[in-house]
Amino acid sequence: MSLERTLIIVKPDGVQRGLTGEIIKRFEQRGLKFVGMKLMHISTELANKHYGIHQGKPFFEGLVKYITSSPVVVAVLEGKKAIEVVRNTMGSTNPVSAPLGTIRGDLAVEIGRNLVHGSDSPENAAIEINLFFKPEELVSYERDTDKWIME
Ligand code: DAT
Ligand code: MG
Repeated sequence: MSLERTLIIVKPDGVQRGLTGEIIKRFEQRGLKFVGMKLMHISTELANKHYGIHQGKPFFEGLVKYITSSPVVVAVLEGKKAIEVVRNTMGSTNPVSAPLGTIRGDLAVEIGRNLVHGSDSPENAAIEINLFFKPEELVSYERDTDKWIME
């Protein structure tokens, strides 16, 4: 089974609340491998591209304002079924109905402050990784623990 790569963002509320380590830890402990990571302030232009699919929806302006309001930590994660594993680790979009044990279910209460982004399909993962990272910013490497995480 081939490996997938996906983009995650610890959103401004995650960084401001000091939850970056907690959120990163959950993906790391799940067994996913970090192949890129950086702190950045998302520009309005980049936010419009990243959330382009939501343009025209009533929450779009607030969403762009929120994601550009303060720095974020963006990362690329690699693993088998990484996209689905990340989405399940995050929990559903609205934290109110996200199961306990997920990042949003444990740490958030509102859809507009849901702490974390994760790509929702292989196609969008490729687009989003390309939006946020240059190829040379991604690092391929072997982990000795991989054989204890994946068959
Ligand atoms: P997700 O972040 O789970 O992939 P999404 O891609 O549908 O969810 O939406 C992107 C973000 O937009 C989401 O994290 C929070 C916000 N959002 C989505 N639907 C919303 C709604 N109905 N009201 C307010 N904010 C919403
Ligand atoms: Mg989404």
